[in-house]
Amino acid sequence: MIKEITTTRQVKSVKEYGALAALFTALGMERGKEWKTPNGRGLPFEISGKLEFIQGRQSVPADVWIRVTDLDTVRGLLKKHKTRIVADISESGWNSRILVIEPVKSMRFALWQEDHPREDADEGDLNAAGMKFAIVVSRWNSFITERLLQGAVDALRRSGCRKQDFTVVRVPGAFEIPSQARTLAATHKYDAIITLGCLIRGETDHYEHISTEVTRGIGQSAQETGVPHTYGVLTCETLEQALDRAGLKAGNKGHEAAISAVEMVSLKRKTGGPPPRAKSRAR
Ligand code: DLZ
Repeated sequence: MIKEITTTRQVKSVKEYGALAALFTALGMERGKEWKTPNGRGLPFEISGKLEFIQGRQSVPADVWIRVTDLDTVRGLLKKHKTRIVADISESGWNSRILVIEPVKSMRFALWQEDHPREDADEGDLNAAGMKFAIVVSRWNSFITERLLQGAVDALRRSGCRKQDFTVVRVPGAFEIPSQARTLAATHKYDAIITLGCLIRGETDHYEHISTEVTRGIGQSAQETGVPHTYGVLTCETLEQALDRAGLKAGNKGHEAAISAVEMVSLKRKTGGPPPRAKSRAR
């Protein structure tokens, strides 16, 4: 019966409203549509969450808890925004670290990160701040590929990648993706290349040849340049199948390819990939 829960916080001034909007945007939360009436306005931020009831002596420093991927980076961002930190990073006692902020008076948020044990395996994290990406997207079946692009851009932005830190390059069809990916990778201006395209068997002569060639070419470019490439090229039987994999919310392969790119760059940095060969970086 319940459809959605919205929790609201009323602020006292335009200044506070602006400060909260700027902070949560910087934290990578998705801004919804602002509403305005003669009596006020509201700016929703959308994030999937839980409503949790707590009983007992467990300390609850704020009534909104925001789980983040990298608390240390978030702390740096808070400092930049001159956000008031009321309790600096501390151990929670339940395998997490917490930081409590009061961005406007009497409004507290607890930011926390679950600390995974790292001793068994190295893995990349999903913080794209400071990373540079090129997205190669084909125009063929653009109805689908533009959705993949939307998903990829959304994933990069939500992971903390700035607008000026990714470049979008369009090519005619999937067949042209590998050569363009290779050209971009060889500049060593980008930490990773995200490839997006759509091949539909029913509508493509030589489908097998093209899809094999595209897959092989992208893999070869990654191996020969040492730059991570991720694969967001749909190879589908039908248009319906392609639409399913290019969903605007769930199940968008472009989104997945971008997230994988962030993770691979992070992993490469942790495990010590070869240094970039060119000195210049992307804009
Ligand atoms: C020619 C062609 C066909 C038939 N189908 C597709 C497709 O489903 N998806 C796609 O990305 N590209 C297709 N192409 C175009 C080729 O990839 C290539 O762009 C042209 O053959 C020009 O080299």
